[in-house]
Amino acid sequence: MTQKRTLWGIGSARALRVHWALIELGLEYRSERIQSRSGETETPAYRRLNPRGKIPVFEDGGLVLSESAAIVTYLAETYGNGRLIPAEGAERAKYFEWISFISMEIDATTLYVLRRHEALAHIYGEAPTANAAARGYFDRMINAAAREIEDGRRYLLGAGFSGADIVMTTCLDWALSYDVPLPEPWLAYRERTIARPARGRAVAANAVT
Ligand SMILES: N[C@@H](CCC(=O)N[C@@H](CS)C(=O)NCC(=O)O)C(=O)O
Repeated sequence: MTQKRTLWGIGSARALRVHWALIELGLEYRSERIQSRSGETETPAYRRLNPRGKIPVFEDGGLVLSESAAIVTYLAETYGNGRLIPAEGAERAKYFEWISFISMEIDATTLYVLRRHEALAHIYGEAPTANAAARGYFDRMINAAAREIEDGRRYLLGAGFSGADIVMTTCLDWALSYDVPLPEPWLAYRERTIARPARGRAVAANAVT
C-alpha cells in the first residue's frame, strides 16, 4: 500500500520534532532517511520538493510542507483531535507564543548560531564574537523563560503535552550537547518530556544507523 504521509529527514533535531509528533499521534508514515549536507538534499527531485534544500520536509497527499514547527503544528491541528495543540482561547494563543519564542529566540538566534559557527565552522566560518553573544543571549532567554515554568506545571501549557513541548525539548537536548548550561527548572522539565514513550521511539526513528 502506498503510504500517504512521508517524512524526509533523519539525524537532525528539526527532523526529530516531526518524527516525535507523528509518533505521539499514532500516525503511520514513510520515512525517507536522507540527511543534511550529504548531497541527498541537492538532487533535482528533492529541490522540487524543497527549493531551500533543507530537512525536514513532510508530504501529506498533495501538501508539501517544510519548517519543523509548522509541520508539528499542522499535524496537531489536522490529526490531533485535541492532542498537541489547544483548540481555542488563551491556551491556544500561548501555544503560538511558545512556538514563536522557541523558534526565534532559542533556535534561530542562539543555538543555530552555535551550530553554524562552532560545530560547522569549517563550512560557515569562525565567528567567536557571535558565538559568545549567542551563549549570553541564550542564557538570558532561557533563565527568563524558566520563571514561567516554576509554578509546578508539568508542560509548557500546563497539564497538557503539546507541540511546543516537542520543539522546546529538542532545543534543550541541543543546548546540552553544546555544553550550554540549563537552569534547574528546565532540567526537571526535560526529564518529564523525554520520559514519554513516543520520544524514545522518535529518537530511534531519527537515528542515523
Ligand atoms: N527552520 C528550519 C531549519 C531547517 C534546517 O536548517 N535543517 C538543517 C538540518 S537540522 C538542514 O537541512 N541543513 C542543511 C543545510 O543548511 O544545507 C526548520 O525548523 O525546519
